[in-house]
Amino acid sequence: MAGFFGSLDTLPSDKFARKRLVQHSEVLKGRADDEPTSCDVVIVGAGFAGMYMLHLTRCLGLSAVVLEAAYGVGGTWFWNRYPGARCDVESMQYSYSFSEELQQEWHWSERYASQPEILAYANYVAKKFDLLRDIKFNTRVLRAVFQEEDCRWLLSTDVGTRYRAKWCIMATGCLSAAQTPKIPGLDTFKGQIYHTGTWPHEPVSLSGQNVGVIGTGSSGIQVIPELAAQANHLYVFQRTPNFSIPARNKRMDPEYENSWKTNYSERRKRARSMPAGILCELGDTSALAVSPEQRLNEYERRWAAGGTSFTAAYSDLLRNAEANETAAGFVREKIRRVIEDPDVAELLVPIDHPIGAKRICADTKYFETFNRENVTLVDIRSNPIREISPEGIAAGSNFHKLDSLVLATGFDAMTGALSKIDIVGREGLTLREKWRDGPNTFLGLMSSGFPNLFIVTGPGSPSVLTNVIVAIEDNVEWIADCIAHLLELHADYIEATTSAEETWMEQVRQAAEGTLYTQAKSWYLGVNIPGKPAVFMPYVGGVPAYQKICEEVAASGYKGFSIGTPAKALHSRQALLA
Ligand code: N01
Repeated sequence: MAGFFGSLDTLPSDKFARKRLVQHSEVLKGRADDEPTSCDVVIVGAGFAGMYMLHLTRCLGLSAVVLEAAYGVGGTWFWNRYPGARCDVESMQYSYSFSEELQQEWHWSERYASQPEILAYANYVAKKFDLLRDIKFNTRVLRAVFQEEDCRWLLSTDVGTRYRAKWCIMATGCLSAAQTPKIPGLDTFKGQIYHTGTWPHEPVSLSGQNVGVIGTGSSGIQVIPELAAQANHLYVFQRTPNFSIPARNKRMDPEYENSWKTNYSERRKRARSMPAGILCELGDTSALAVSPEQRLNEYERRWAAGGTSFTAAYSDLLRNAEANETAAGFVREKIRRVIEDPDVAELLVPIDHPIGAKRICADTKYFETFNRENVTLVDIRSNPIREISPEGIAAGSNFHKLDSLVLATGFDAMTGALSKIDIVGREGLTLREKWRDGPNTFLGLMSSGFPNLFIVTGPGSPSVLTNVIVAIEDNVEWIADCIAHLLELHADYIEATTSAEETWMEQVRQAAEGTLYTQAKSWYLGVNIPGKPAVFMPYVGGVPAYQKICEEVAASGYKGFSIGTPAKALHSRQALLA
């Protein structure tokens, strides 16, 4: 990414070496209890986005505080500790690229890293870059209010502390607000209820128990084989079957690791030239341009290799329904062949959405689990859950007696973590009010009416459709460059204009319309949350196109943003809500 610091190629490999702009720093002040703590930048969230943002903020010579609800770093990977939790992007790629030293010295033990290993990596990074001293743990931000008189954000937390900063950066994550469904009687259940997204930190033993699990998305598909191995009996309550490809996880091959480490910068660069920011074999022909035999061979080859890049086999799998059906049909047949009971197989075969239109899953022996004697698939599509009682779940005319219940019911994605906070912008406008019909941002980075408030991987950015660490690094570097630019100008504020935002959201909408993504009832659209407006939230144009636009905006002097001092009149509240 080019910008204030120059292009990445000309940067020292470790951006720690970046020149410091100490003269701009508003030194962190210790004040009396009733006074908020002042700093230049307040960052909300100590996941991968918040940690890197803190690092770059310090490189600018600015003072910063990170406010984090958890007692440790890692964000999503701090909370999602359920058995079987594992990343579906290869570990050589699912890691920071900003420090050559870091990527050389860290060793991943498996092809796909497990949650404990990713969390260990996050802690290692925090220690290596001395991040912990500026992170306030066990501190949840409740409210963030923009003060127009001096262009500062005032944040209040659940522990009674307050922070005042010129720039507020929301690094709150896309999949961090776990969603508990409103099922009648859920709160009367007398056994333990666990959510995969907020799994306990002390060991959980389910051995000898009758366990129910609701949800068969990526989390459910990972946790179900693990629960089946522990439980006396496992009941899987499935509403919608999902496509899943075998992960074929394995120990890290030292030769493979070495091939990455000797070519890291070149491979990272190539990864960023791919739509998902993941270096993979990208088919460049239509699935319909080859013979059925060639197609079958290609799908077999990719199935044997394992992993979610299965859908990268042909260029039109996510654009053309007929092409998609060739891949979907292949996977359906694979599922049928694994499951011994043909009736159970038919229930597990996804038929209501194109393959890849919902986030495709990667599994380890998921479908095989349904051949176990201690596992029962309960089809709640035809026999919906009527209620949960103290003893178990009533679905259709059956009652399933349970000792424990696991909710793998997903997240209020992309907007959930932000809407939990009272974010109040200019003229008392709240972000919740502004986004009542769906989120509006310019580039996913800022929303008009909320000056100096940046969002990392916000709605309207590619984020969840990519290797999210790539998306995070690109957004964080763009924000750091932008702040450096504002410092040079001695500007007090930056705000997305309503017209730039409208144009961008139309571009986001149009990009999604040309694809099959809109044909699935997915969390990308927000339809998993009752009452949430159905708006396709991520930008599907891919990492290179998005990065080019972001770079052009920065190079143009931040076209689409108004930059200045409070004296310059900003848009009216009416215009913002229009
Ligand atoms: O959540 P989901 P997730 N009654 O929303 C069901 C990432 N991730 O946590 O499809 C009954 O996908 C719901 O049913 P339906 C990844 O991006 C990555 O699994 O709405 N069922 C669905 O089956 C992923 O996409 C990794 O009919 C209810 C399930 O719960 C994202 O996180 C691992 C229900 C929710 O599936 C979210 O995945 C884990 C109700 N009231 C997660 N409400 C890896 O890197 C919901 N459901 C591998």
